Amino acid sequence: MKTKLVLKLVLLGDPGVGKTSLISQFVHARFKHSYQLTVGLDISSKQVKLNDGRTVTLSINDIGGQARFAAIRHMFFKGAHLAMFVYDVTRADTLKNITDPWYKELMEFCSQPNSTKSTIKIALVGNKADLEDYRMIEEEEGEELARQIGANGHISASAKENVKVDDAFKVLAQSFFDEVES
Ligand code: G3D
Ligand code: MG
Repeated sequence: MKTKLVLKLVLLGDPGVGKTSLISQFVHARFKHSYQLTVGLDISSKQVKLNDGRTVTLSINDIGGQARFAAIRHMFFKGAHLAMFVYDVTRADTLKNITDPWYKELMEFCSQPNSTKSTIKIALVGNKADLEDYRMIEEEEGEELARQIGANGHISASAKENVKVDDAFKVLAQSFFDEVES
């Protein structure tokens, strides 16, 4: 019997950075132009192929405008194996907010008993790279922050033009196995 591997992935970052758009592009190969506020918790899933040919299913959790409710965030983080932090390369504050509140909150949650701190893997994604003329955050700043938060990768992506979207999810999924099996 083949076992099915499922990893829980959570996306974190300010409203409007493109979390829902990245998921939509990755899961449905679609970019919606009308802004839709994510309500509650939206979960979708997709299989990704690892370097060794095995497949793993990602259960992708998108928290919406309700991020301000502590009880919902608790539910959201619980059991997560992977965290994708997303900022918008055209808005400097969205990078600053990765450290506090997003990263800080994930770490606070992870330091609770029975959490998955030992296994959680992180990637940092700078989205909206297509808006080159409006870029406010240089690649190096993203890379520096990625190091600070112990991310396994920093990816400059565009959900709109489908640049590096698959890569971002795959790098993150792969990092989980690289660590576990090495
Ligand atoms: P969120 O889920 O993080 O809140 P959304 O963000 O995915 O809802 O995206 C917020 C806005 O950013 C949307 O625009 C969306 O179209 C836009 N967006 C998302 N990704 C990209 C990208 O890669 N490039 C560009 N140029 N725009 C992007 P609106 O206009 O609907 O507010
Ligand atoms: Mg959203």
